[in-house]
Amino acid sequence: MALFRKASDDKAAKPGLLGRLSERLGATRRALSDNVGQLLRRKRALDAGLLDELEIALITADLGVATASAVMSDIARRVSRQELGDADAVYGALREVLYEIARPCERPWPGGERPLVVLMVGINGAGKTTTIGKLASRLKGMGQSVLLAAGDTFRAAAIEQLGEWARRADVPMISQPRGADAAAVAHDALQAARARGIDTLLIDSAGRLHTQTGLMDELVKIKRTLARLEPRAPHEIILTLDGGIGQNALMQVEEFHKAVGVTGLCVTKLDGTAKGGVIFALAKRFALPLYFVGVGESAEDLRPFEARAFVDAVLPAETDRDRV
Ligand SMILES: Nc1nc2c(ncn2[C@@H]2O[C@H](COP(=O)(O)OP(=O)(O)OP(=O)(O)O)[C@@H](O)[C@H]2O)c(=O)[nH]1
Ligand SMILES: [Mg+2]
Repeated sequence: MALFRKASDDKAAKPGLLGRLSERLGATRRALSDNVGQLLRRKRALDAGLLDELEIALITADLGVATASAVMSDIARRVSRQELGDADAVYGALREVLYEIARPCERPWPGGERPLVVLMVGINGAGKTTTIGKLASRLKGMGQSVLLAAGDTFRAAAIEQLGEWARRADVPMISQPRGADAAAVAHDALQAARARGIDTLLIDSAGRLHTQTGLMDELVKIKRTLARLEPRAPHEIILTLDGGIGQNALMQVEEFHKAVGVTGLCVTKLDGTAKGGVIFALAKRFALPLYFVGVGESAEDLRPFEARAFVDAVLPAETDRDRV
């Protein structure tokens, strides 16, 4: 069953949605397409100097050195084989190369397990709780039963914040008082999810840095506790990343993956940053599923990641370039 409509379907249903995605990603589009477009519009010869400048423009738009260099060696090879004759051809090729990099990250939300157990992890303020709230609304809207687990027993008001999202989405939440063992909350929640025949259990967790060994150990304990009840649980360990941190996101994926094993990503706050090009760096380096991107604070601002729509929004097709 296709649980999530793609942005392209949304576009058909609600005219202008692609336009709105493009609006939300405006800062990243300006960082990427304005600079690249400007270089290519000058109608200069496609020489090594221009290709170097394009590479710098990609690095500046937060694709990172490794990804920008890989992209531009591909383009340079095609220029030298005379496959790309002019600036427009280079621009089109760039769009295709970026699409091919991002495409493996476009994956459907997992199905098949019941309850599907999802543990949300990430550093402080990345957007974990908000993303869980938005996802709960989305799944509920698709007819699923959802249970939230207030696994952040550490930060003041974290339980109330998740509770507010639970109320908005009209889904139940399992919690214990602040300071309780997060693994115990996860344990109770999984038992409740099974007893109530819940489709998806979303477990929040406290924000932490990889250097906070005690807190990282807590995640390992949550994982172990869940696996004792259900060997394959948690089925998904999703790392929420703040898109505004740019290249630091790469290190966060590495560190969280080392500690608990990350099965997928959500990248938030792409509406408020020019650093959205980091998605290409993440895709190139890890090719992990990027289930959702956050482009605002309300429930409908969580969008399934669609590589084509993303590339169109940040590096519009030639014909769209003046319009957006
Ligand atoms: N503009 C925008 N703001 C977002 C997005 N996602 C989250 N936020 C905001 O980011 C802030 C932090 O979000 P939280 O969900 O509390 O982050 P968290 O990872 O749970 O934080 P801790 O629990 O402190 O670790 C909140 O003010 C959210 O409204 C997004 O996609 N766009
Ligand atoms: Mg939180």
